Amino acid sequence: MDAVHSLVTKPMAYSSYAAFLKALEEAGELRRISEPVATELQITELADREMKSPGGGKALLFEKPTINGKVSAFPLAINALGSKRRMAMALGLDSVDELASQLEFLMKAKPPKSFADAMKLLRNGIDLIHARPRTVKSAACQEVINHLGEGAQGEPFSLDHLPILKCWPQDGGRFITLPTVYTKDPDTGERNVGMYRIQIYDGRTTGLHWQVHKVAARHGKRYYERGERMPVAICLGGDPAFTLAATAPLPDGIDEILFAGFARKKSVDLVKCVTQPLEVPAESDFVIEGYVQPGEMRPEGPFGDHTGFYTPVDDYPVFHVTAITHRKEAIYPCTIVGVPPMEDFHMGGASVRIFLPIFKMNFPEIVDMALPAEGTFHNLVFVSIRKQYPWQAFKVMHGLWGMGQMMFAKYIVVVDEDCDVQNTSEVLFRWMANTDPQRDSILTKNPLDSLDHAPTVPNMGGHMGFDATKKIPGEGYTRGWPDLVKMDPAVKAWADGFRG
Ligand SMILES: Cc1cc2nc3c(=O)[nH]c(=O)nc-3n(C[C@H](O)[C@H](O)[C@H](O)COP(=O)(O)O)c2cc1C
Ligand SMILES: [Mn+2]
Repeated sequence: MDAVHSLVTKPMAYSSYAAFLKALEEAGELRRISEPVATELQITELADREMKSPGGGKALLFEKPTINGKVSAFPLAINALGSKRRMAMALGLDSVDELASQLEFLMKAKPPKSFADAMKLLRNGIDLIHARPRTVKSAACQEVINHLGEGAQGEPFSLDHLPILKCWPQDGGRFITLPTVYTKDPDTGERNVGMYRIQIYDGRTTGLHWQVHKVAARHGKRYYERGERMPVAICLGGDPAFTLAATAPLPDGIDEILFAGFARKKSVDLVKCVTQPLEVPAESDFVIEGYVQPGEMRPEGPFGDHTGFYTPVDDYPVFHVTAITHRKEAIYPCTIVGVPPMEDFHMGGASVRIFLPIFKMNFPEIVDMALPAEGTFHNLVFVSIRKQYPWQAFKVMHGLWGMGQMMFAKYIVVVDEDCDVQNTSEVLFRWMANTDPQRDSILTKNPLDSLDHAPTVPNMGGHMGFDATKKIPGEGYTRGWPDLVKMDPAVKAWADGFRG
């Protein structure tokens, strides 16, 4: 069984961030920079140029990032997930579509009733055994343990020793930009892992930018209501599958660690934190342990954000560090956000590909979906559908606005299935040509992304949908919709072979 298993599901987990970077280097996807470069603005400028080069450029490994002029003990990696190929490599795949089809297969499958059924699942790359994490006693992420709590003894190690970027000139300070934040629901004990940026206030105090709609914010509210301290762990590095899982729009209550184990086809080893009642991936590069005293808030920001604008200062919870543990040879992973396209476009793009089958299960008419870079995720969503009945495009819009983080979609444009939503220019053509703005648009109210600076009041605002599909008689359109201008297939075939 084991031999068969390893043949059919090719586990491709990375045992550390260094192992992932090594794979990238062997594939020609990584550039090393051995000159010292400042964590204050300079790394951002080099990384921004790389991210904006064709296809997302290469991953960069800064061997000597400097902190206030001093070389850090830890190298820094950036843009490691910033292309379609590297995103797939992070999951050990040739294309993230492979994971999407496994999820699709899994959702359609019935629980295996026999060995043959189980084998069929395995042959299709479905391995549920490895979704379950394992608990281990010793962990690479705890090779070095630094206690930072009140009255801690020993080396005065702190966040000041990590090569944390000050990304943009008007940023309110340094920010950890690729953290995975572990919290627990105090009522049910359910784990959540989310990516929420961390502003450094001093060596042992930070902000925690979980926005009001996010799961950790819900957990925090419950600790506040119960009057209890909230344990939090911030992990960096390890298998990049953890990073993807933390950013993925999984429903509240679905454990990101189960998803990571399923995606990478290897159980995640979890270890107990040394100062907090939480478990974290043993393979992490760094673990920053601490707590939030519910109710304690502090101004966070400004921060040059993924909207392409600075998000203003706002109050967010304060995190107190009790310990920092790390690998001896730890690598500090990070990213920058700003005017698109940036690395996060590829991370978001992978999430959309992977979760498309889930959207399709809820809305079988959906053919494809895209969040173009210009829309910085939530601002603009293109959906193609196979239309069957009147006003179906509006039904799809309402459905998406009611589904998880799709609630933030500011503009939704629905086109027919023969329009390639991955091609923005093709969608613009259909949208402009096929719509009567008055008849085909809908304005509604919904929650908005906290980062959106356009609404007068944060977190809520108008949303607009456009039905750019061909109108049918049932919708009152009786003029006879014209055909798209297209050449005869036989003539196209002839032209393909023409060598005149
Ligand atoms: C690079 C990057 C940075 C992010 N920063 C934040 C952030 O600071 N605050 C936040 O609420 N969401 C942020 N997100 C989005 C969340 O990680 C995402 O919504 C995730 O699904 C939340 O998980 P949750 O549903 O478990 O709360 C970021 C995403 C990426 C890719
Ligand atoms: Mn979650």
